[in-house]
Order: sequence, then structure tokens, then C-alpha cells
Amino acid sequence: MNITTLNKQFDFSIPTLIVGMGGTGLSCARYLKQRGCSYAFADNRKELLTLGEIKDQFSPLEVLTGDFKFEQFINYKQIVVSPGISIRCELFTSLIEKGCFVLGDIELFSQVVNKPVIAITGSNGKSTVTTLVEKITQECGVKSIAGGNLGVPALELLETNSDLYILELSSFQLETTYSLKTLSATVLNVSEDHMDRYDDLSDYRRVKESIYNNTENAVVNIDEKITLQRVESALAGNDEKYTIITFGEEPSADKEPSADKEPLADQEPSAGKDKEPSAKYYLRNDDTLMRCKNEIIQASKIKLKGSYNYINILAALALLEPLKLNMQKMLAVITEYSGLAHRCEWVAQVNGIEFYNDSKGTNTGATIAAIDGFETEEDKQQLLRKVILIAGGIAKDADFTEMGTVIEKKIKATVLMGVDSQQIKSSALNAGVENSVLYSVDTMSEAVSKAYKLAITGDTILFSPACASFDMYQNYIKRGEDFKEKVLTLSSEFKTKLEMNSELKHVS
Ligand code: UMA
Ligand code: ADP
Repeated sequence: MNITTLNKQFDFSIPTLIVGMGGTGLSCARYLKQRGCSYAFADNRKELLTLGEIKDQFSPLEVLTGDFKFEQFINYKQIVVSPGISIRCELFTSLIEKGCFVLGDIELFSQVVNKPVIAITGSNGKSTVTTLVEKITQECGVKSIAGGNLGVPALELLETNSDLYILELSSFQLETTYSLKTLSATVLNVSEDHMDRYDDLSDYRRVKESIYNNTENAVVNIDEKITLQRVESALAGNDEKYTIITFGEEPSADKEPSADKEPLADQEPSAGKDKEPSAKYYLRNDDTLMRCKNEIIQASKIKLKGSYNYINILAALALLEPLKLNMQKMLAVITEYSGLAHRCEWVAQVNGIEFYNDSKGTNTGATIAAIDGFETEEDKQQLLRKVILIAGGIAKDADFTEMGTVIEKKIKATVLMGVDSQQIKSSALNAGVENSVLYSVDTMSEAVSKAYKLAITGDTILFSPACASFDMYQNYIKRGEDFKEKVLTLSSEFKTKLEMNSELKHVS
């Protein structure tokens, strides 16, 4: 499963160059400083407002600003690169060729951690699953902590002296990770994202699959056939010692046939010859969460909604299988968990119209899943369209063809904003959407009021951009907060109007 094989030990006695002075870079500096190690920084960002502060706090050997230069970097034999900086370029290729150890913070973490690690990657659902695994383990009395791409850099987690580390890992982080050993690991799903940084989907998938290197339990989505096959053949073909645990939807007769061999719901998935049969978690067709032949819980009893979220829950349970935790305690968390902010988060009801904030829907896979989640059986049967979509932002070289088709089938009207909104519009038009139900706006305020004008009682307004936020906002959180603020303003204006009307009636 390896994408990059490297067997180098981090050397605490030589100076390290830390590339990128964001959350990751500073966490590395802090970690090295505590161990009395020397390091320098490099950052090619135009404005470094906090440079003076950082120099005072960290006393680096030097700070290399401006364009990255080989002649400067080569003075360091150990280079820790932040995930936002790709190492797939001439500079880093040359440095590696010259013998430099180029690594990320997760590799450094991997070399020093001495407690079990659960690792989670995937195009969508990482934060939801990572947080759920953390909550369940804590409720079950395990001293656990989650971080990584989720927000708190991995090295900072070590300060908590926990007994279990749960890491959300991006493909960017996996590119510079070589020796992470995990108790269990998963690629939740793979759909197009960050295509501006990868050759194609297959390249991106390969990077994600490297999370299975050195895992004891490979937790695999049965609907990700390519990945499942690779994990199975890696197990059957050589000495890699891991168990396969699967999760996913129960295969149904009306699903598109696949060229790959598909494990049936009432069979155990194939595993290496010497292996114990692995467990299998799946969502039965009647919306019951299952472990092998045993019912875990009915989806209707769970606060989190949408079949993709039930699959997320199954993935969390599958990752926790090796810990053999108390099922009743786990269920108490699962039923109450209502998800994270900015992920299909309910905001308000105004005049019978529901508003949802899905600002973290930053790729088409996430937005399509969110749209699907709002479609009821009745909507499907009666071909009702009750969702008005607000989308757009930075496309990251995504292909919006499938999203165009989903808009055509399921969306009542679409309000678009952001630099690449034209790409979504073109895909929707190509899919047969009428121009008259596609609207372009410049601001969030306009987007919310336009969507509201288009909606009637019983409709849902879903803000799920399918794009990154950096054209208009600092990050997806700021974008989601702006959406919520505009909706809440609308809501209070509506309430004031209602109150005034009722007062007027009272007076007259
Ligand atoms: N920088 C340069 N040159 C560049 C790019 C960046 O010098 O070409 C510098 C910038 O000054 C920046 C610094 O590098 O301040 C570090 O930037 P970074 O982009 O690596 O960000 P960090 O602050 O270190 O945050 C990273 C993750 N960011 C990215 O992968 C882009 C955070 O994930 C993560 O939470 C954090 O480490 C802790 O582990 C964020 C993210 O957007 C949430 N992730 C992407 C995603 O989820 O899709 C992958
Ligand atoms: P990530 O950390 O991978 O970005 P999150 O848990 O933050 O994932 O969810 C991001 C968005 O992806 C949410 O807005 C939600 O709509 C969507 N999503 C969550 N889980 C899944 C899934 N399993 N499949 C597809 N989309 C998902």
C-alpha cells in the first residue's frame, strides 16, 4: 500500500528547517524547543504579520522569507514541511535526492508516540468520525484525545499524555508520513477534492490508501471497491499483518452492478488465509445499523441524520472494534451525537422555511451527500423539489458534471456566488437545468435574501458550497458564521414584522 517508503530516523541533535509558520510549523518548533533542539523557519507568504513575535518566542537560528531557495534549504539535512506546502516540486525532489530527510509533523509524531493511534482519512466525514471516536472512547473511560487535520496539531496532543490518540489526517499530511503505526485506520471514502494538487483521482486515492501501511486493523468501506481490493490483495499476497474490518451500505439488488467482486451482506469479507474472520459493519436496507448478523441500533433512534452519517457511525464503530468497548456506553454517545457546526447544521426556521449551514461542504461529494440527505422518500416518489441550494467559491479544479446532474434532478433553484461559480452554472446548464432557476449574486447577504424570496413554506435552504472559501473568507468557519449571521438577521426581521402586524391588529 506504500506510496513512499522511507526508513529514516529523526535526529534531534542536528538543526531542522521548519517550512511554513502556521499551526503545524509552530507546533513543531514548540516541540523541538522543549527538547533543546535547534531549528530555523522558512515561509514564503507575502505578509508575515507575526514575524517579530515568533522570533521572540521561538529564537530560531534564522527565518528564511521570500521565495524558497535550494541554496538556503540544502544547509539543513532535516526539513519538516507543513501540509499546505506540496513537496511534489523540483525544490523538494532535489533536496531529497541530495539526502535531506523531508518529513511532515505526523512523521515526527509517529516516531515519538508510544501509545496506540487510530487514524482517519477520506474525502468527507473525517471530522465527524474523528470526533465521534473521541467522544465514544472518552465516555467509555479511555483517556483519549483527537487532533491532526481536525485542528490541534498532532505534536501538541502529546502534551496531554493520553492513552489513545485519534488522528484526522489529510492527504497532504499523508504525503509526508512514512512510518505511522496504527491500531486501526480507515479511508472513509474517496471523491474528487484537491485536484489542483494531484494528477488525478487515482493519484489522490493512492496517497490516502497509504494510511493502511503499518496498521493492525484496516477498516475499509465496502463501497470503495478499488481500495477494498488493494487492501485484500496486500493482505493475501505478503506478510502484512492486519485484519480487515469492513463498513458500508448493505449491497442491494437495485444498486449498479460492479465489475469487482463484492462481499455479500451475510458473508464475511475475504481476508488472508491465516486471519480470524474480520467483523463487518453495515447499514441494512431497513435502516438498521448492523455488526455481522447482530442489530446494533435503528437509524431512527439516532440524532444525526442522512445515510452517509449512519455510515460514518459504522466506520467509527469499526475503528473501535479492537478496543472491545461496552456497547451500551457507545450507543449512549451515538444516539445523542448531533454532529459538528458547519456540517448540515440547522440554523433557523423563518416563515416555515428551514435554513441549514453546510459550509464545510467544500467539495462536490460532500454537497451531493448533503442534498441526498434532505430528500425524503415522498420527495423521491412524487418528484418534489424542496431544496434551494446556495453554492460556489474556489473550485480547486473540481469536475462539477455529477453535481450538475444532481442539481437537475433534485434542486428547486440554485443561488451561486464566488470566483468559480460559473463552472457550477455551466455544469448545471449542461445537465439540462433551466437558466431561469440559476441565480448569480456577489455577497452572502444577497444569496440569503435571494434564496428566501424563492422559497415557500416547507422548503429548505441549504448552504453547501462544494468549494473552498478562500476567495471571500479566511476559512469555512468564517463563511459558515457569515451565513448564519445573515439568516439570523432575516429571522429577527421576520419576527419583528410579525410582532408589528399583531400589534397593529390589536390596536385596530
Ligand atoms: N505557506 C507558505 N507557502 C505556501 C503555503 C503556505 O509559506 O505555499 C505557509 C503559510 O505562511 C502558512 C504556513 O505555511 O501560514 C502553514 O500553512 P498550512 O497551510 O500548512 O497550515 P497550518 O496552519 O499548518 O494548518 C495545517 C492544516 N492546513 C492545511 O493542510 C492547508 C490544517 O488543516 C490543520 O488543521 C493543521 O495543519 C493542524 O494539523 C486545515 C485544512 O484546510 C483545516 N486542511 C485541508 C482540508 O481539510 O481540506 C487539507
Ligand atoms: P471532513 O473532515 O472530511 O471535511 P466533515 O465531517 O467535516 O468531513 O464533513 C464535511 C462535509 O462532508 C459535511 O458538510 C457533510 O455534508 C459531508 N459529509 C460528511 N460525511 C460524509 C460522507 N461519509 N460522505 C459524503 N459526505 C459526507
